Amino acid sequence: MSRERTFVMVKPDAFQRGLVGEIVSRIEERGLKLVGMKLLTPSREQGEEHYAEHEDEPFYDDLVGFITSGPAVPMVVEGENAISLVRDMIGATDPAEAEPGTVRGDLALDIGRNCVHAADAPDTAEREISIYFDADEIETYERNDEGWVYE
Ligand code: IDP
Repeated sequence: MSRERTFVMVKPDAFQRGLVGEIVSRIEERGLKLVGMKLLTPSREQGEEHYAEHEDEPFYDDLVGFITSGPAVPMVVEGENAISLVRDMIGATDPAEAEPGTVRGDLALDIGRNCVHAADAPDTAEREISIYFDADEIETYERNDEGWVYE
């Protein structure tokens, strides 16, 4: 058993398309626990830090421009193997290759408008959480169905 914390963000495209509830529902219904959540337009500094690993890519400027273009919903999500679980739930980076049943496979068509971000490893999860959340903005609580979600 490995309870993990991951970083997930509903990107501005999904926000504008009214898909916040749909994406958050999938996370909640899976049994994962929301411990942090905000509605904000990422600053230039947050966008650049978020995608720092892509700094040398030709799509970097467009990517930062897009992620800072309007409201988004960053979240901190906890659960058993939450990092790889949420990555599987969101699907391949390019929606054209994402499996049906995944967020991107069901809701997106274009790699530059793929609805959702999720951290891909423990170190990136912690780093990305710290870009959008202070430690005291993350809740500690027990979800009252935990005994029914986990044996
Ligand atoms: P991920 O979001 O699945 O972790 P990354 O490779 O980390 O994928 O890329 C970050 C984001 O950059 C992607 O979600 C996508 O929106 C965008 N991106 C990645 N590759 C391309 C590309 O080749 N063209 C345009 N945008 C891209």
